[in-house]
Amino acid sequence: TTVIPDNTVLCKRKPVTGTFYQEVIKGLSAPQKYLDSKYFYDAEGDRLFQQIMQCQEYYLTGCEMNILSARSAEIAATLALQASTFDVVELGAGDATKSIHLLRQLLANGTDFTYFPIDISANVIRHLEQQLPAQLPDLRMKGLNGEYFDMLQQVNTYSRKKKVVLFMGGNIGNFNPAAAHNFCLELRNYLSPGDLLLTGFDLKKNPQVILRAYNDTAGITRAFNFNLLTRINKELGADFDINRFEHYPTYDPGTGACKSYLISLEKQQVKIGQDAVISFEAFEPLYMEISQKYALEETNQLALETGFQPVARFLDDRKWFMDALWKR
Ligand code: AVJ
Repeated sequence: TTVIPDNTVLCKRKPVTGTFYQEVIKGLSAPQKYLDSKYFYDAEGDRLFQQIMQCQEYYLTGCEMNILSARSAEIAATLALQASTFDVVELGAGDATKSIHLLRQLLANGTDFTYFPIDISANVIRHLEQQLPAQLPDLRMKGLNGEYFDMLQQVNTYSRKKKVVLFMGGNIGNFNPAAAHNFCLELRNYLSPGDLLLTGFDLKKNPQVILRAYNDTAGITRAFNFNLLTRINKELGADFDINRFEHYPTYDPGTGACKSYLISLEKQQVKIGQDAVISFEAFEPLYMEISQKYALEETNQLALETGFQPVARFLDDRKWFMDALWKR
């Protein structure tokens, strides 16, 4: 990651040369245009994602809520069996409405731990630090705003205990299989032998159910995708006209790849800040996001090929979603 000096005093205009700018330009200059879905989550993106989680069609949250609310005692007992003492780190903590069940259970069991929620959204961390102490007065916590691995490194400066890393909500789905493999390999490097990882996988199921979840009739997922263009307009001084794009969600039941695109409806040019112009052909796709779906066996393979041992799995009643417990 590049460190951008704070030059707000020297520069009147907001500098549009940060990492966000560089990654947007890189993606829009690639032969197959793409944007990184981690940038969906500005304040408006957070709000829209909250709405997605309320959608009838978006089953993932309900499934994982089902797992965490019904089986936290079992999960906590399994953690205690695997590690005598630990701290809890959550990657992409969001509003923690799922993990709160586990945190509450750990507190009820008298487990002595600190909770380190990590999130790319400053908004989310601010909100958590305000809300969680009210709900769990006994919780020791320290929120960390930034990229997963940078913040995991930071946790090491606060904690010498074994780690239980939570990576829930199917966030791993936002990587394609190769990237998920690399992510797990890299994550392993930030962990010590005996550390645990509780990670959520959305499982392969009826393809119609999956596609509907990313194509809700209220159009919230569409708005969620368009919001990244609006964010680029606002933060990088671009001039995307969202009326000239169409949201196109897809699911391939063979590979398990659920991908969303914004399709340019006409040949057009988009200005990004002062210096960049991006040309779109008519019907050229802009790849926005993948939400990869897994078969159970594929998750075991992923664990083993990246140096983890699968130790337990927790599924919802319909077996649509799994929180897998892996040990480094
Ligand atoms: C937050 C990555 C789990 O991929 O299901 C929801 C994000 N995108 N609808 C997912 C998302 C469109 C979500 N995750």
